[in-house]
Amino acid sequence: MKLPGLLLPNTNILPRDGICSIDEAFLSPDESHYFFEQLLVQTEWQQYQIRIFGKLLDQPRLTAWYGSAAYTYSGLRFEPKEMGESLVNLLHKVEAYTGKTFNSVLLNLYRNENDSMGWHSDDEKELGSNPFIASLSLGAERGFHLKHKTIKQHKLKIQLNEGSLLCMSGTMQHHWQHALPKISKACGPRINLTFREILPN
Ligand SMILES: O=C(O)CCC(=O)C(=O)O
Repeated sequence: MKLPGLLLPNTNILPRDGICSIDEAFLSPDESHYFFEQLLVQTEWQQYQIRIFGKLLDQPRLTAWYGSAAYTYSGLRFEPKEMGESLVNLLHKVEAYTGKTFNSVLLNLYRNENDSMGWHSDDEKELGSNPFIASLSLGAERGFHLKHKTIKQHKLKIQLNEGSLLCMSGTMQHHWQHALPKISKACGPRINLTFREILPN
């Protein structure tokens, strides 16, 4: 199912098994441009590698982790790192909007149309059983895909424009996977920030 352009904030777009909502205008265009430019230069971007069929390959994106807790994700361990002013500003905005608290943020930089994120659920044990994850998009618009793990006809695709905030919660991570595939049409860089609460172990 492809969703129409305008979605009401806080409407659940999933037909079952979890909650996913999107506010397409969480940040204004001016705010989005400002934070995009700041984060592009201030973030300590890392090129991580993953092992696929025994071969070490560059991940198709750059990544950074900030916050007070360590995190293991996609087999990579991220150590705690203090958030700078822009990240703290965004954290406060996202916390005020969602009414949730977050102690960490994962940033991904998709440099162009060839960068991507494969199918996965955000189901690491440090996130707890039913995590609330807030995902902010800056820069180029990209397609975000969702599929139910067992009911094949439940598939969705939404466009994540700059300044949009996608929130995933409830049992979603048990039942759904999400991905950001590469695309054939040329596009500029995009930064995605996922605010997460890492629980003590
Ligand atoms: O870039 C995106 O919108 C997706 C990011 C994502 O799936 C993740 O950080 O787990």
